[in-house]
Amino acid sequence: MDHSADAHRTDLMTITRFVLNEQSKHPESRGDFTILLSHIVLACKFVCSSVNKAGLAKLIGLAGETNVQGEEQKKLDVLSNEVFIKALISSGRTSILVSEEDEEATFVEPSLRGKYCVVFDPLDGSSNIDCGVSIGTIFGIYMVNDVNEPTLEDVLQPGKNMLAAGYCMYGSSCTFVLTTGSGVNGFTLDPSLGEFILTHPDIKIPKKGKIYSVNEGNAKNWDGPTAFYVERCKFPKDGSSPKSLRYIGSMVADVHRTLLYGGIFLYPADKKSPNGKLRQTKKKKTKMKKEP
Ligand code: FBP
Repeated sequence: MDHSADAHRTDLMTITRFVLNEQSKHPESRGDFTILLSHIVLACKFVCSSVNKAGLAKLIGLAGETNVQGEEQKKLDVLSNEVFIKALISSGRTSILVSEEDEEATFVEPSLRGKYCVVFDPLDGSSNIDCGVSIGTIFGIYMVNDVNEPTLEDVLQPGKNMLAAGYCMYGSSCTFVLTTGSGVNGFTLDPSLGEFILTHPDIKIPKKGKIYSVNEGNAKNWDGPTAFYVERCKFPKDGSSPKSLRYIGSMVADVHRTLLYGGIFLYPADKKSPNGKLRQTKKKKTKMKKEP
C-alpha cells in the first residue's frame, strides 16, 4: 500500500468505503449494517457541527428540562438526542432504541422496523458542554432476536453480544472510533470533504501506560482496594516513576486518550455511586414506548 502523502490525498479510505470493504467479506450481507452505520455517521456529523457552533449559536445553557437522572438538560443534549432518534428510525434498520437521555426505550413502529437495536448516549460529558471541553457520543448495536416481536430482552443482552460499538469524540477534531468485533479503527472528520477518513487503523492500546485517569475528588468514598491501587499509582513501591494524572471528565475523551496513550481510566463504584456512575440500561427503568 502506498503510504506517501499523495496517496493519502488521492486514495482516501472513508468510513463508508471501509465498511463496504468489510461488508464484501460477508457475501450473505445485504448491506443493512452499512445503511444503519451511515445514519449513525450522519447524526454524528450533525452533532459535531452543532457542538462547534454551540457557543456562537447560544445552544448551550439550560433547556429548562431535566433528564431521567434529574440532570438539567442542556439544549445540545436535547438536540443530539432528537437527531439520533430520528436518524436511527429513518434508517429503517432498527427496532428498539435506548437513549441515556430518555426514561423509556423507543419501540419503532412496524413499517419502519429493522433487525438492529441501538443503545446510545447521544452526548456524554454534559457537564463539559458549556466550557467547550471535548464531549462525545457513545453507541452499541445488537441484533434483535425476533424482528416481528422486539422485546426488552433485545436491549438487555450482555455487551459480548454486541455486533458493533463505538464512539464519536467532538474535540479539537471530530474522531469516530468503531469496532465490529475484529479490531478497532479510528476515523477523523475532514470538514472540507464532510467525510470521516481512516486515520487510526487497527488501534492497539499500548501494553504499558504512564497515565492514570480517575476523579480524585471521590477518594473519600472509595473502598480499600481502589484507594490502595490509586495510592500505588502515585507512590509506586517497585522503584518505577509515579504515574501522571489526567482527567478530562468526559468519558469519551478520557477513554480515547487511554486507548491511544495507554494507562488506565477508572470510575469505580463508591459509597456515593454503589453501581458506578457511568450508567448501563437498568432493567427496572427501561420501558417500551410507541414511537410517536
Ligand atoms: P453525564 O451522563 O452527565 O454526561 O455524566 C457522564 C460523565 O460526564 C462521563 O462522561 C464522565 O466520565 C463522568 O461523567 C465524569 O463524572 P464526574 O464529574 O463525577 O467525575
